[in-house]
Amino acid sequence: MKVVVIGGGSVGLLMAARLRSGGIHTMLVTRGETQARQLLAEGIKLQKLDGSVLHLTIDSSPIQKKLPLADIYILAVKQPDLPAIYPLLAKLPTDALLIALQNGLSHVEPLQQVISPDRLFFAINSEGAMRLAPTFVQHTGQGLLRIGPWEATQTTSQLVQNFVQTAQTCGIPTVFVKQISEFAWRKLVANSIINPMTALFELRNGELLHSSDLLAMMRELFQEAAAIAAATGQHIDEQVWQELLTICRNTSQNYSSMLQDIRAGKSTEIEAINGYLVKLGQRHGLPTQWHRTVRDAILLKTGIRLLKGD
Ligand code: KPL
Repeated sequence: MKVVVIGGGSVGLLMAARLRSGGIHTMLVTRGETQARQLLAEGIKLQKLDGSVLHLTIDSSPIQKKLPLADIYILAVKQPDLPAIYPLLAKLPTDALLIALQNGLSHVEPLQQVISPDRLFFAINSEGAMRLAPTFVQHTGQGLLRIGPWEATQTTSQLVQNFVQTAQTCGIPTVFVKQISEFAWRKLVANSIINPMTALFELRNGELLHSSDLLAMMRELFQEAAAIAAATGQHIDEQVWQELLTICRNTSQNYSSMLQDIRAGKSTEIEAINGYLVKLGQRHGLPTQWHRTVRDAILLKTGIRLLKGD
């Protein structure tokens, strides 16, 4: 099995390093040339949960007009970088599979337009990772990788089942789920609350739980998101709210990806997360003021940072 991981951020580096450590033929395709050159020259370093560091060789190249040949493509770039990649994905080998690993949901429809449903899978990841350098990733928290088609289908791809087993043998806790949409929605709701709130108030995930005012705002965001989800046939109930509080507790020391993006001067995934909910709510004639407000506040905050150049 040959795997191409697209994206050299924390998630892409972690996936590539762990597959490589299991002896899988893995190539890492990066957005920039410098990172690919560094990976080829220096290899990839993975700091495991026990603190030990693995040093592995890895094949790497920058994104070009055509992606290298593979059986499985793991799409691990952030939402703002996806539009440039869709045309390349339309040209993948017709027997290859794509597994998309994004936060938010705005990529689902564009991917469905370029890849047939039997070859398109989505993954919801709760493993923690931090990119320490372009060739060095730290595994920061044990989680689970759920992989499945958007909707349940009659036939299941043998190749995706093989990949799930391969990932498990590489030490990646992975399960196949018949239909990922329910898990993707639960993750979307959590990200639509934890990410902008931590980013706006510059807090660690766990600190959100220390203020009743913040919790009240989070509850408003939750209820608005649950109503929008219901309009699309998704059931977001009290259990999801409890899960969200558990995520804050379990990742209490972490800075959310959105806060990290803002601090690094990068574009955030706000449009794919809260922006997506706003568009969907408007389409169904539902109130969207809470998600609109946090979306606009994050856009304002990133705009101000850009203007100030920090
Ligand atoms: O997925 C996350 C993110 O930061 O994007 C959460 C769940 C909020 C953990 O930090």
